Amino acid sequence: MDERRLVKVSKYLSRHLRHDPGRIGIELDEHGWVEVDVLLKALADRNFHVTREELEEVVALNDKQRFAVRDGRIRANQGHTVDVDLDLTPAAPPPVLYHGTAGGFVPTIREEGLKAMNRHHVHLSPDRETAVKVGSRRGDPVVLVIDAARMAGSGHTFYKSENGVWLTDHVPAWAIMLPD
Ligand code: HQG
Repeated sequence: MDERRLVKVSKYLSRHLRHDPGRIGIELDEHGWVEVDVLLKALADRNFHVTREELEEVVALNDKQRFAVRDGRIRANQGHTVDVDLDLTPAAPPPVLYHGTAGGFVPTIREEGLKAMNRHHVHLSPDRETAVKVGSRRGDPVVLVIDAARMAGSGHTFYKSENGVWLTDHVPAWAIMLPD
């Protein structure tokens, strides 16, 4: 499958497995899973034909490992706005994590900290390079450095999603170190 089609299928899956399953008439279970067969049929019914092999390729080759397939079912690894319980296990974060954002948001973030906004968690990157990519989605990126060690020490819980994104409920302003 060429890169353009990979991205197209990935975006379509993200939209419906994270945000709007009802739009294609599917239902996610409480942990976000749907049968692969049900999904493929729903896509075909909407004239978006994806073969099982293509779906497997999208899952395997996805640049950010956005999806997981297990026991004939598929789900998005993170990024949901619909209410699902991903069964995340708390994990000890590295001392420092990164958050890429747009410069225009920084003054508010400095006051209120990082909020989950429409998602379930604040998303943090394990390295600066990834954070730059995340921030670039909104224009000129600013990378904030997060004192994860200090947050963990004061009782904040962190989770690591299956694709290596670090998640937490809220990053208080005091844990944001200066962009450098
Ligand atoms: C900002 C993509 C003002 C926050 C990416 C971000 C990531 C605030 C935006 C994943 C704020 C929310 C997540 C505050 C946070 N005041 N702005 N207090 N607190 N913000 O998309 O982290 O391709 O929900 O900085 O690559 O940008 O979907 O979160 O700019 O991994 O797999 O509010 O989504 O991955 O935006 O991105 P988002 P995000 P996928």
